[in-house]
Amino acid sequence: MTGNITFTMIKPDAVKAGHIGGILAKINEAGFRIVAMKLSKLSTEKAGEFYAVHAARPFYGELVEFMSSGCIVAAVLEKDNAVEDFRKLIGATNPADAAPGTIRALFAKSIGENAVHGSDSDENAQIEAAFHFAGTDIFRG
Ligand code: 3AN
Repeated sequence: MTGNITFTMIKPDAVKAGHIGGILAKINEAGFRIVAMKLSKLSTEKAGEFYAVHAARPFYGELVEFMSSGCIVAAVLEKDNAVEDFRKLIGATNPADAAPGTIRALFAKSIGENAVHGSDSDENAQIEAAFHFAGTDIFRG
């Protein structure tokens, strides 16, 4: 094993806008290794389960509807300090606040449709990777 992992999704807004290639290029340039990846579509049930931690937030319904509205690209990324470094690479939740050059500054439309997901802790990275991928579909090291 080399480094930690984080989990990401390229969200429906970015997939629809044709940004899969641009976002993967930024991920590769920043030194992350893609160790699992698939194009997928979340059912409303699956999206609701994935974002269950936000169930009490006012935007939960909108978030679940958006995340199940089109295809996503799910991926597991490996790098030293993966979670923190990836959060830096994607930028602030609201693209209006995201630092120049970050993925959200470059590709996101709004706070809700913000192009990419990134895990917020090592523990959640493991949980989220396991939510989308069987262990045999993750190729680490
Ligand atoms: P992040 O994705 O930066 O970790 P979280 O965990 O606060 O941000 O929010 C999870 C997701 O919920 C965001 N990626 C975004 O799609 C959505 N979201 C967050 N805040 C809002 C909001 N105020 N209005 C609509 N959607 C939101």
